[in-house]
Amino acid sequence: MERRVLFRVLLTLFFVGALALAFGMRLVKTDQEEEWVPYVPYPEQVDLEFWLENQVAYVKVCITFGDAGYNVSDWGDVVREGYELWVNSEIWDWTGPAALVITTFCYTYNLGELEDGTYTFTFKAWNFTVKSIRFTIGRLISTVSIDPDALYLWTAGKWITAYVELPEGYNVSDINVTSILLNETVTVHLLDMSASNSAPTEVGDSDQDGVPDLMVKFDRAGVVSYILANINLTKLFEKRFMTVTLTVSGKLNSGTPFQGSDNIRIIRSNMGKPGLIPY
Ligand SMILES: [Ca+2]
Repeated sequence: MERRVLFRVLLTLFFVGALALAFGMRLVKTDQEEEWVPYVPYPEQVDLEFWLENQVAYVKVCITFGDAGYNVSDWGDVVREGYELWVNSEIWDWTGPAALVITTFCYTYNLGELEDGTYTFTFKAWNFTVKSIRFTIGRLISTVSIDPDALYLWTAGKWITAYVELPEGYNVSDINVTSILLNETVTVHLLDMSASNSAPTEVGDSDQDGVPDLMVKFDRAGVVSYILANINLTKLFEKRFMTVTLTVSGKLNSGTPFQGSDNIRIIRSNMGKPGLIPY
């Protein structure tokens, strides 16, 4: 072997060795180490959203980071035990410098078709609980109050008003108003049919029980004609009044259905005569 070649080989070995030494020293350094370390986000960094689509339940998890130095290497698989569902993710924080850009990572979990019940989905990181969301599959039982309690069939009036309350943990503001039906038939009256959100609806607390209720209005004539088509008219004329159950059903924006009923009394006014076309 020529000396020049030997010299080059030795020189290369020297640099490789020096590099290895430098690298090795960095490994023992702990102070200004630039590396990926496990990270557990704060609940405030995490948004959980539940929805149903074709009977399949989904939860979308979004994590917002203050800079670009984070990574999610594993979102985890959905584990289920009864009505508890959880995922365990692996999230990393880069201890070195990172661009100061707010960064959001999102992932959607398919929870499959779940039987009726109330579930809790928990998002974990490195086995630490970060945040949970509760959701119900199947109909929520809502409290419905219909106004008027007594409906004189052959008198004038524009609206039948319903007040809907949802069970604890649900917000009436999340109701998809256009999905609401009375007895699966009569649609909610919308002030402006061309604008889907323009309904004479209002969130308040009409019965002052501390539980917010959503007020919706149905066209009175539509409700009356529905009732007349579904009761025994002969019986009504004999007895002068009857009790009917009106059911208000609909969906939340997440797709979760709700339903509730109220009984009202329908009264044949003195002017009503059999065979006469009402209203
Ligand atoms: Ca109320």
